[in-house]
Amino acid sequence: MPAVPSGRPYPTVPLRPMVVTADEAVARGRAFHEVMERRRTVRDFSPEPVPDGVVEWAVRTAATAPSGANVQPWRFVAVTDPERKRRLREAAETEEREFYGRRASAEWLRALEPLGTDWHKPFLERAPVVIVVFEVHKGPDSPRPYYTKESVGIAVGLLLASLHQAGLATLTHTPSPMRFLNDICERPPEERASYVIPVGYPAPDARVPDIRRKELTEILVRL
Ligand code: IYR
Repeated sequence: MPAVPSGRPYPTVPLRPMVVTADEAVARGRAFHEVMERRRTVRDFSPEPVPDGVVEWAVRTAATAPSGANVQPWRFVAVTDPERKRRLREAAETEEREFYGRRASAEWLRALEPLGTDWHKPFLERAPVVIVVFEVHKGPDSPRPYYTKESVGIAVGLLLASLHQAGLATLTHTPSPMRFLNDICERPPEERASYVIPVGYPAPDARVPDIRRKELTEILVRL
């Protein structure tokens, strides 16, 4: 077995590599991009329920993300109970009213104008599922995590991709501060909410902001 600095052995298993030819690799990259480029942040949801199992598969996929020291410092709370969603909306709107009315700088509010957001968060009740994502910090039953934000951020990216390719719409919502979510989601203090993600089918008449993504030449530097 390979040696590590402490001298303790660590077990290994054979890799199960994805075997893809060079031609196929480009075709797959393009095909995946065609799926992913249609993902939009959606604020108008249909109340139609999400098929059983979709959220579970998405969470399993999220949990394949790499994480610092493989601590897997994430917890996903799927809220479907209408009364709990109502409480979540009420508490989030209280924070958002403060944000839009007082806390946000003029510069920040100007940056949000093209998105048309305000303190109203009806989607927190209307979407059939709201996934609250928590970072799990050191606690009685949890080890110290490393690169926590990075790890959970990657996991959320995979979660959004899984839900999108299953035909569901999502909204990456970030109420601030988020402490109220521990109470509503019945989570201990070592868990800290970092995303609130309404999930569901888009409303039939859903519209989204007319915004563009940067061109490859603006974001890719080749050296
Ligand atoms: N959390 C607020 C404000 C907000 C902030 C950013 I940065 C956005 O991209 C969108 C909204 C809200 O959810 O309305």
